[in-house]
Amino acid sequence: MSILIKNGRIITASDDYVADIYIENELIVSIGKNLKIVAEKTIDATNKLIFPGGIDPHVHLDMPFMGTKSSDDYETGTRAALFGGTTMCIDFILQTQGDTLYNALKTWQEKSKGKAVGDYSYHMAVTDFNENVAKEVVQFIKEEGITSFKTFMAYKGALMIDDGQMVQLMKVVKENGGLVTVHATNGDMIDTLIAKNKKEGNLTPLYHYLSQPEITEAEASGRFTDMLFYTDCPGYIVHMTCEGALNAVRRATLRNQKLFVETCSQYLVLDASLYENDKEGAKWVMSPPLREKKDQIALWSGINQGMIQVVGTDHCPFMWEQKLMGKDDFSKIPNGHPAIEHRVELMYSEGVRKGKISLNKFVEVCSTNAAKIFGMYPRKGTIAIGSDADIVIFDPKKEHEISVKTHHMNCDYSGYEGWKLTGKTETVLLRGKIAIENEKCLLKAGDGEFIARGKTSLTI
Ligand code: DUC
Ligand code: ZN
Ligand code: ZN
Repeated sequence: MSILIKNGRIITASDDYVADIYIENELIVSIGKNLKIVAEKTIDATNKLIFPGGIDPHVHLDMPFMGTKSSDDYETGTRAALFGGTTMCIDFILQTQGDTLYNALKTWQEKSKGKAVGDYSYHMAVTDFNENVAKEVVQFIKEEGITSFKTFMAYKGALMIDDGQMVQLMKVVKENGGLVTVHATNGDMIDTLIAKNKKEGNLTPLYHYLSQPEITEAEASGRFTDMLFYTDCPGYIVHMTCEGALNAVRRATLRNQKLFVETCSQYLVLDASLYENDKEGAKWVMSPPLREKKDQIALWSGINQGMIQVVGTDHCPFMWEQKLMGKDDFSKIPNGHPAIEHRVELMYSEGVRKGKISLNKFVEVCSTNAAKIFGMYPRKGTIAIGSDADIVIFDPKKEHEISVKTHHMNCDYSGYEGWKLTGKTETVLLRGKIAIENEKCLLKAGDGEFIARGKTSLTI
């Protein structure tokens, strides 16, 4: 179908202008003032914002974790993402320790094939590095379009690799043009604090927070950064939460390292006081935990200083019944919260409307930088001739309220219940097809495609 979007205010990471956009065969074909083209469908976008579809590079769909699995699968998760203005997400394949990367890839292909409603890609989480895995890493980059390799410095015995494995992985990834990403917290320090708190009978959700102090993240972020410097490998720290970790990055950038940083919407807008609620605190049990107000200020500043390039979600929802696995012991609460649907609207309402970031910065951190860092630009992440027609038409004045009653994620609570936002995703196009219109999803399972990725193209 051909579509003409008339008179919208087009925002990219660098531009802000009013024009028409003509779309044909999945792509943006023409952009200009008063285009005289007849299309099969015309959308009047007067007084609306138009920006590239959001890209959430940090989600966990249908993921086995802590004795259960995340409650959104590829269908419910990517559909909820579309409702909120996110047209693509990058999920994490988890290698089972002792097994191959290719076996894990097969498992994740089965989870996503014929199910995704929106576009997706995978990071490959390397949890057990050896010579065979090194060969597979090369094949993933050269043959599978999977160029980012996730590592965990925590979750010992399940996901964590040691520093020796990390350095070897970095060397292979560097030689072959990929990127190493990291969950940067000191797992041994955290495990020791968890054990101490349990021994002392400190079992409420607050002790999840108190078992992961800022220093555990600052230390690991600094160590990861030093290992990157030593191997000259490009890296990316996921879900950064705090001032201490950001300062480690600030020091590293004095060496002109290729280091990218992501934070997540929840760390910008929620804080650790939520853990004081013994009954409901489990809703926000995630790792790393929510932090302090001073950390929120540091993160917003980091975004404006260009030290944090991406805002993701670490979307990892669990039903309340699953959260209750830890009702008597915080260490058994499955870590994660539902967020994929709200990121774009939260960043607009809490970020742009409240004067914390500009509209261009909003597009940069919600879409463009992820496309560049993860090797999809300019196919994804911008509004330009030849780019995929992944487009959000957004009503900047519309007021709405977040609630479990209206969200689309497969989760029976909201971490933002009753939050009033201004600015709402109205219409969404995915590769030229109408995905969301009049609060309905018009795409079906299987319409989302796997997006093969190349080398990072963002330089800092
Ligand atoms: N943190 C979470 O809260 N959930 C999934 C994995 C992670 O690192
Ligand atoms: Zn993590
Ligand atoms: Zn995660």
